[in-house]
Amino acid sequence: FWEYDDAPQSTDSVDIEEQYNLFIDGEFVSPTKGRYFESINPATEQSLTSFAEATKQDVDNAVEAARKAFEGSWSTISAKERGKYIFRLARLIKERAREFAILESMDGGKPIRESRDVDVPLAAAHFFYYAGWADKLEYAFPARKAEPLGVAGQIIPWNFPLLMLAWKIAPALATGNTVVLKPAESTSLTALKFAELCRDAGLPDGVVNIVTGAGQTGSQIVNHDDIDKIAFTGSTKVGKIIKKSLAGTDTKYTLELGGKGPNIIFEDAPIDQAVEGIINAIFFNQGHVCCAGSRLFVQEGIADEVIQKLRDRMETLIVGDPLDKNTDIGAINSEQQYNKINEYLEVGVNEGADMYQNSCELPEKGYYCRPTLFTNVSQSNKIVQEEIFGPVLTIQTFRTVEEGIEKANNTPYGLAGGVWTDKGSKIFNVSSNIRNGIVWANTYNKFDPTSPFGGYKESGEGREGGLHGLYPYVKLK
Ligand code: TXE
Repeated sequence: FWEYDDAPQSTDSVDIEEQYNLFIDGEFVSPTKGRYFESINPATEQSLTSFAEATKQDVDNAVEAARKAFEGSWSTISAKERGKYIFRLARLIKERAREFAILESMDGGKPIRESRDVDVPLAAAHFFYYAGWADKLEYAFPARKAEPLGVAGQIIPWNFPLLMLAWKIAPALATGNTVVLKPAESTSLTALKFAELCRDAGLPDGVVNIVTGAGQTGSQIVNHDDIDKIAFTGSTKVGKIIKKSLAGTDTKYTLELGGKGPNIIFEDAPIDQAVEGIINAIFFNQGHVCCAGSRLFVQEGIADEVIQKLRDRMETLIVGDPLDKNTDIGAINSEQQYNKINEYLEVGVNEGADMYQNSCELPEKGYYCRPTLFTNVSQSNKIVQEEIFGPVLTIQTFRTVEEGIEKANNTPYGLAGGVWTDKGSKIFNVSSNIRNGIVWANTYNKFDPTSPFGGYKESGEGREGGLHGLYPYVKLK
């Protein structure tokens, strides 16, 4: 999207305050009960900063500000003006990309190369893309008037903090809604930096409000009776709670939940390219990716070769300091997630699977996991069925196309998957029979703001991104 001369390795250019307040009605305000919680840098286990713990009153204030803005200044400006504000936000992210990349890596543990080349540019790209839609909604919804819903409550996870914010805020603003967004408790820093950009862009007060806090704050947003739409990305467990809470209400919702992505490789695939793709599919962002290709299905005849090549490639991966531009796998986002992954490794071994890990040295401090591969697994194993959300790949074999498809579909999830083959017909056959919202062919983890994203089955409801990402934010007249 754009390039730097150099990876932003130095932290000199970033300024992290000791504590951060809530962003409500265009102002940074202290939480009403004055409580803050610590945010840990997962690469060092040291405290990075603290975030305000929003109370019910703070959530009420944020929703009130969003409502006031929706009915006031935001509804009176033209669509073209609205688009200009969103373009301005996009440009400001681009201008401050270096700072955002460093903060994202320090707060969440992801390698600086990923923050620099993926998270931040893609976040800006989403704002650029949706800015363009603001004054063209009549083309998105021909012969209908697309009216905004009102106040959108948005709750995001910790794996792509700024990018998830962009996925949520950009389409909401483009369609004329106002927003109350809650970032995840372990990664709220870039959302608060983004709040500064809202001020710099001159966005009218109350159009974007950021409240920090844990699940309880999220729940207060979900159950608030003056919110018109909930957009949630997070665990399937919480997604189900939200769905239940909203049943029988008028609140619209979209849910983007967990996954257990199948990556299917056929004997006629370009094997070296596929091995790179498999590595990227599972180890990108420490495997903290809802669409990660965490289950590999290899056609029997090439299984030994692929496994050997994977092991060789895994051996070259560098696990360590997220701010080092040579790092491939950074720190696990939190102690809680680190423990969860390690528990799954134990479960895998106890289930009788064979575990292979690369032999690299891990830093003494920080939450680090070696990239891991499990063979000798079966469909019913927990490590095959449940989302681990870490750098852990299971490998199974198959003989026929039908068997590959059947195994791939055999989970409660249906978010994303990949197929690797030289035959176009096989790509179409597999992609139409896989019960997933996204299927990549001979590539993986390709994201673009023009493409809708979302899941089947327990992976969620609704689509975000592209033209379809506008639908959940409008009523058609
Ligand atoms: O998720 P939660 P957690 C999966 C992944 C991970 C597991 C647990 O497998 O290991 O979930 O992660 C807010 N009402 N994914 O516990 O709790 C919470 O504060 C409203 C996959 O961190 O779902 C945060 O902002 N909100 C996923 C957000 O929900 C609530 C990304 C996500 O946290 C809430 C993250 C409640 N009752 C985890 N409880 C993906 N799809 O990419 C919590 N929250």
